[in-house]
Amino acid sequence: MNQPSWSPPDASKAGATLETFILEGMFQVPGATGMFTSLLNQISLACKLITGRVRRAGLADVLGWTGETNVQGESVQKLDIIANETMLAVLKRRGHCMGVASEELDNAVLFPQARGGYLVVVDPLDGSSNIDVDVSIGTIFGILRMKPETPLSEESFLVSGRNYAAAGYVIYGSSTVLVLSTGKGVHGFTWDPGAGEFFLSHENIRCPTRGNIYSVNEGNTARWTPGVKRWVDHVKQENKADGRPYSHRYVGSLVADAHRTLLKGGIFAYPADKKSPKGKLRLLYEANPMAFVFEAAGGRATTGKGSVLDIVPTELHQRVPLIIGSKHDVETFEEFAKQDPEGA
Ligand code: AFP
Repeated sequence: MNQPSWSPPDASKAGATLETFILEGMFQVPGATGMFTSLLNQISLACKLITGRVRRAGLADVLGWTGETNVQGESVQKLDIIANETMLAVLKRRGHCMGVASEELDNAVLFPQARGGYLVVVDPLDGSSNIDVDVSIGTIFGILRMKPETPLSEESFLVSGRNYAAAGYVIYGSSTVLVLSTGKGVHGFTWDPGAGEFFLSHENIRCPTRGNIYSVNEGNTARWTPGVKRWVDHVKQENKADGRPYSHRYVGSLVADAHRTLLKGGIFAYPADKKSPKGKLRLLYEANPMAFVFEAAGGRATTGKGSVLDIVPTELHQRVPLIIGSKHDVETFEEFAKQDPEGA
């Protein structure tokens, strides 16, 4: 008999949904209560709902500005509000989240009746300025373990990124991909709209040790320190042996620039500058989750002066410089940043 020339696609991953993956993780932890698992599932549910709203935004009359500005002084888009309310409603529902700190809210929302000892930090819709022009946007999240026996308050959120139990992001791009780390490895799950599930698509992501792309808003050049200016000149110089000049890519949605950097290597930098001397990106729900993911993937995350994950925040919406990417490329940035005088 002739051998068939066609073989069916590999079906071994057919059951590898995000939910199954999270459950399998739980079974490996003796005595797990299921609350952390439940929380991760609720975050993924909120992101499923948000991706639906993002995909239909142009039809559902939810593009554009609400007319409001948020605590950061930035214009609030209609989808920012929808994403924020979706996330809060879903997290409150199951009672396993003790509180949420969101980019969209001046103060943290606390749920004292909840059980579980976990808090969530979230930027529900990152890259708002890209919504109306159909460029990739995302959701960034982190799950924090509350210190045992401590009272629940806004202070509970003011712990370093080393206390995060999990972090990740969802990119609403050419496809919707959820990237998650619980500290051991980083995995990506692609949304299948037909099945209504995230399926494992990027197993054990490792950030390449070096890349050839730099990602920075060069419109800020005049505001940079001499060290940052010299670093950008360096990556643009011709040096074949060293793989320079690097290519430049900058989307302006952290999720999109970070996702490309995680998969392809290179560096994303939003350093401190004269306009934003403390940096622009928010520590709790932008910088820390990204730093957590990059470190778990073998990459590096720094402010230029020290590790992002070691910073103990003093306020909810604290800003920091953020430089993430391939280990080699971030170390090169640090060499240049070191040359800046203190306070520059
Ligand atoms: P939004 O969620 O407020 O749009 O935040 C965008 C962002 O915080 C981050 O996603 C980008 O990397 C960064 O700002 C872009 O900033 P510039 O427009 O100053 O380059």
